[in-house]
Amino acid sequence: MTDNSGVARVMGIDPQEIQEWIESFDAVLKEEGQEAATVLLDRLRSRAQKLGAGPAFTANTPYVNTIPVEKQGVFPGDQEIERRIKSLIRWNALAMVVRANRVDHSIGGHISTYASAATLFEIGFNHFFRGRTDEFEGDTVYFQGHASPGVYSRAFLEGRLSAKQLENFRRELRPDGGLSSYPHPWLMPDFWEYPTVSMGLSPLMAIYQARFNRYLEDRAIKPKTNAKVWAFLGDGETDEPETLGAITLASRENLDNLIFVINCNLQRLDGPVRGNGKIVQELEAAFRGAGWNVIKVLWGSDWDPLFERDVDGLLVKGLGEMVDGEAQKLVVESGAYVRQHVFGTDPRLLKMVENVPDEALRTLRVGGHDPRKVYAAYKSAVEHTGSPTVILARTIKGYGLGESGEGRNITHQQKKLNEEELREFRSRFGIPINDEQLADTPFYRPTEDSREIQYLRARRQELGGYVPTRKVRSKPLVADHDALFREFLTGSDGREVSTTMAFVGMLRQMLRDPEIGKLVVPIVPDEARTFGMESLFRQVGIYSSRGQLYEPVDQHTLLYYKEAKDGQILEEGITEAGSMASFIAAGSAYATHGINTIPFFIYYSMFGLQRISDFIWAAADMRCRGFLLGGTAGRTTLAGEGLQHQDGNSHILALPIPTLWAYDPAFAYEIAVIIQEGIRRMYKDGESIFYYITVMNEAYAMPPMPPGPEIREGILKGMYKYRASENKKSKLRAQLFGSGAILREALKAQELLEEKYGVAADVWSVTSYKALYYDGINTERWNLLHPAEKARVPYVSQCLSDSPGVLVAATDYLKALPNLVSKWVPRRLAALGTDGFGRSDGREALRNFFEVDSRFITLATLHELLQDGKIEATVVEKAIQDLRIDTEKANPLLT
Ligand SMILES: Cc1ncc(C[n+]2csc(CCOP(=O)(O)OP(=O)(O)O)c2C)c(N)n1
Ligand SMILES: [Mg+2]
Repeated sequence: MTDNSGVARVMGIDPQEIQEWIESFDAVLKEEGQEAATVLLDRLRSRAQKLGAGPAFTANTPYVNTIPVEKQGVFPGDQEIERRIKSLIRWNALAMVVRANRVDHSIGGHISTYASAATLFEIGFNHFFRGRTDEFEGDTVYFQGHASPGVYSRAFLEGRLSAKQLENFRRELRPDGGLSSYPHPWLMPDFWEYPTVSMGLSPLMAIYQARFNRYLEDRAIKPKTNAKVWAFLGDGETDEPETLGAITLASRENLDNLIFVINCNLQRLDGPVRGNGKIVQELEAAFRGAGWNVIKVLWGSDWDPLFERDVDGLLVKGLGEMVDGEAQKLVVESGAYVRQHVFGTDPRLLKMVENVPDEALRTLRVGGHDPRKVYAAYKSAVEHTGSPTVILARTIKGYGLGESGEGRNITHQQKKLNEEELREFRSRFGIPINDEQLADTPFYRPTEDSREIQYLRARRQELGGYVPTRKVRSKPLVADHDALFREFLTGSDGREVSTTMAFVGMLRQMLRDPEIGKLVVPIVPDEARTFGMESLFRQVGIYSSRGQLYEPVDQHTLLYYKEAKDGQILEEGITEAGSMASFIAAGSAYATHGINTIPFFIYYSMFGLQRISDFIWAAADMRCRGFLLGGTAGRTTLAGEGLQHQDGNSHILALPIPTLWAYDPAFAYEIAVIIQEGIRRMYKDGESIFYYITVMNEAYAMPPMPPGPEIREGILKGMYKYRASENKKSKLRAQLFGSGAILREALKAQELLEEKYGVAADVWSVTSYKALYYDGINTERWNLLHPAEKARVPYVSQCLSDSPGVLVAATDYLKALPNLVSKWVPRRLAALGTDGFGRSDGREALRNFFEVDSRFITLATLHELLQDGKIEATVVEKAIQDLRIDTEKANPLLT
């Protein structure tokens, strides 16, 4: 605190002496400059530390603007015209929401978030955000999702969106189109680039995007530029663990291409963010502690003269001690209240404002609404080097909504204004709409030759075009890559390998390929050794912006831990969320950078869709491409690890994501076919899809791919007959479905059934129930809508049309997975799966516990034959004995 008088009195130090110290410091600052003054302070601090009198740690600076008035510089824009433009944007944003809710009051929308963010956005649009051009990659901007009406409203002034589109805000299903509620690239692929509305995702994505930009530069895949990544967040949003979860990465990596702007309106949805505390100070401490450059923009220019007069630091002290709940109250109260509560604590303060009228006190602006202050902060941020910057800008939620919303706890959900409130807003922002028109709340766009439109267009032209604009810039790949995958189609010659090892072999091949080699981005969250990928450390190196500043302990070994500035592997440490953010940056680089990077993110499968599904959902929204590999997958295939690790869920959790193709392959050739096809579809045909492939750590001999074109097609479509029974005469028939490692249990059951019970069973490898399910529902839908035409037949039904016998499916995932297709199979389907909590034990014990081993597949088959009246119950009972099945065993679902 700047007020030392209290301290001085308590400690018995002569205030005169303090004054002399301050004057000496001032003299150094004036005569020797800022650097010298800092050195002096550092030396004094060290000295004090040494003598045991070090100052108490504080991560905070006083509650004032970080940039002093003297350092503010000049504002280069035309402030008046920019205010006019901003006012029009405010109006149209408000009109959008108000109009939409008149038509349908359930439609929602947000006015107050943009009302608080308008100046923060507009300074960016008029002076900082650079568009993507052929010459320059442009800046990346994550807009606060709930402020979308403001971004649409600006695009309307820019002439990029029509009044009709604004009219249909949040009514995307209107025949003439509409605008999505929030930033969704899936829905507006030429406009939005980054989905931000699930809070906390965009800050994390922004950090990893900024780091990925550096990765591309360090690997010479794109030129070095000074492009920036901007992320606009809410202060309430910082409570999401993802928001602050990776801020140390940003400083560790010196990401001075990253700027966070936190809109500190002190409110979230229900009420104050920190009623009893100070969110700005809390965030300042967190970011400073993490090594960020923190710029606070708390007070507007109106406050400058007051601080100038605050020689004793009383005002700063008072503001620093005021909790946010009270600060919010000042917004809704009168000037007299402000006088009493801000200045009434000390006669010296009251004197300071004795000539300031109440009205002026009431309207004292906070920093985030003052273009000059915001401009100075942004300029300082873009010029800052060595670390990322966060701008903490004090704003007012619902700014301009007057008594109906400004600073009120209800403001977040406000979407209606009465005529009086509209009139006030209109007058406050000088919108040229007369009283009669107000009831209609029309949109307003000045004519093309107006100063406003001319200015706005000129600014954007100067900055390289409109933001946001999403444009796919990459060129399709050319080669078909047959040679890369050929060796995996011929089997492992009896050598026992896991599908994970097979995948790593493919990855190694891809990394060597002249076309895609450099585009492959392997991503691991500290599990490379788990997946046997350590050989890649040496082959392509681990990316480190600093290279390797130490000699690794294992340097003498062949596979040492090699970090390199041009390393290719993103070894993210233990953060699936961060790794996914890297996947998103790499998987969307085809649009962001025009570069077809192909991410392969391999992780412990339980910690993927189960843990970070919202990021995967956002990746789909962003039209990301690439491969997610769920390693150590399968509830009974991952032995030993137990309840938290064994994944029997992820294929169910993959279901809702429309663009995610999910596969559970058993053999190396299946994976080869899937990956090759994936690369073709995504990077040659440009489909906006991505892949989820589970791979296991159970080693077995990989068979060669059976001959015939239908195999390849079947693998991709979701199922194919892997091994038919040779016994064509038996009356007892069955079709067994297996997937992943459980396919081998089905194969063992096939033998058991044949040898012991005379049942001839065919075995199918079901590589993707999701693919079968999507095909089924799509076919059904087509039939529903085309009753007079020849009905189409789902692929799974086609496969089984000539396949006699009972149907039994076994999976390492929930029984719901095979049951997804049960309605399209010709007869009843018995499903075996792994519902319940996992256990730590060996595979054999686990498969018995979950009732998915060859014995249970055999039993289920016999049971189905019994149901069909093909065999006697005694046969089944005998089988239970022979197979040593404990009929009183624990139910895995309930124990
Ligand atoms: C993950 C997630 N949880 C909840 C919400 C719902 N939600 C939307 S806005 C909001 C409050 C936002 O407050 P803040 O971040 O301070 O933004 P402001 O509108 O105040 O600028 C909430 C809870 C959401 N969008 N995402
Ligand atoms: Mg807020």
